[in-house]
Amino acid sequence: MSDLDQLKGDLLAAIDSADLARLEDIRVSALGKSGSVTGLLKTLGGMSPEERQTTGPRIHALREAVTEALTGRKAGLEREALDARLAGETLDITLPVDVPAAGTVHPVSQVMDELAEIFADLGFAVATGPEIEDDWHNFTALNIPESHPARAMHDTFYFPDEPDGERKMLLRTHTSPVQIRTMVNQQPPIRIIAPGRTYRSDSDATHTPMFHQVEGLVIDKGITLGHLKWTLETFLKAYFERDDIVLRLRPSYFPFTEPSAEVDVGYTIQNGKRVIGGSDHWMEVLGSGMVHPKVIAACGLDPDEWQGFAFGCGIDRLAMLKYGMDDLRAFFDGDIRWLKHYGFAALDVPTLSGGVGA
Ligand code: 2U9
Repeated sequence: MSDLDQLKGDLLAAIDSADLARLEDIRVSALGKSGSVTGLLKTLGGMSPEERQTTGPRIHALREAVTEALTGRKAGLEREALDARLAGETLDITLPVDVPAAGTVHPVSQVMDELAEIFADLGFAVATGPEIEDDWHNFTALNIPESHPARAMHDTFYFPDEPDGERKMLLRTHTSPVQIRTMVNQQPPIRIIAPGRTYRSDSDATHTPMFHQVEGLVIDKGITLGHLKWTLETFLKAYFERDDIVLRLRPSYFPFTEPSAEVDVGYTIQNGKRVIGGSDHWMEVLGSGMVHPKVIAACGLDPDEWQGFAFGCGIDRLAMLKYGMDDLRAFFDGDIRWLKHYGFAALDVPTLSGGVGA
């Protein structure tokens, strides 16, 4: 065997068994500036033309074979490394996820879910509507005409006048326009709650320009104040998860209800904290009343045939009372620490059987 064949055999065998690091050493020792193959190429200049003609092609073939073997081995090793990495990173997507969910359900969303669950059990559907309203649905249909002082009381956010000047647009100041839209579009009997965002130009520790309300509406034949009181009592017992809830209805005034009543719930003080239940002290939680005949007529229904009751309350306040927060502004700061502390687990859907706040 010639020296060239010997060198070729040695190099190819070394390449065949080398790892990536060793491969680079072999490349430098064969094809580098002072490499064995490079050295052979340099001898070509000193050869006779005849010798160059026979030995030249063999040296070039050696260089090519070594280069090809190096490239092939390198690609093979890299492929093997990638396959090993991919095999190590395999995920079994059929396994259950054991990482706890990062986010939490905001107390306002939790209370809205609780309300939907409680009222669904009483036969109420959840109704929604636009947050940008016109003044007919937000005020006029609710027996609050243009000159009425209640319009000023609502500290309304108005949009600039429309070019045609026909409809004045505003951010709804309560969810009552949802009930108006339902009465206009749906034949009674109606039993709905309307939870959602509402807007008033007001801001301090107990008021934010955007807040959440839930209102309820029942329209049917022969509806009385007795139905109203029973419904509110049943709702508050389920919401606060106590049987000793005592209600007190105080005469009041709202343009859209007649008679109207503000509803207080009794509470006691335990260890310096207010605890709902009993009747030592009273706190206002709801407004309510029998739907004004003018409101029923404005929606195209005959008030002699159809009666109903309505109520409204702030969801944010309901959440504060049940879950113990004391500053409303923190509800909308988006502070991750507050959300972690007061938020609810995403999969804990409220059910009446499990206790709605569980
Ligand atoms: C229609 C007819 C009647 C909804 C009602 C109240 C009383 C009420 C306030 C409580 C605190 C809103 O969040 S709050 O400021 N609401 O006192 N709301 S009766 O009456 C309606 C609604 C719609 C068609």
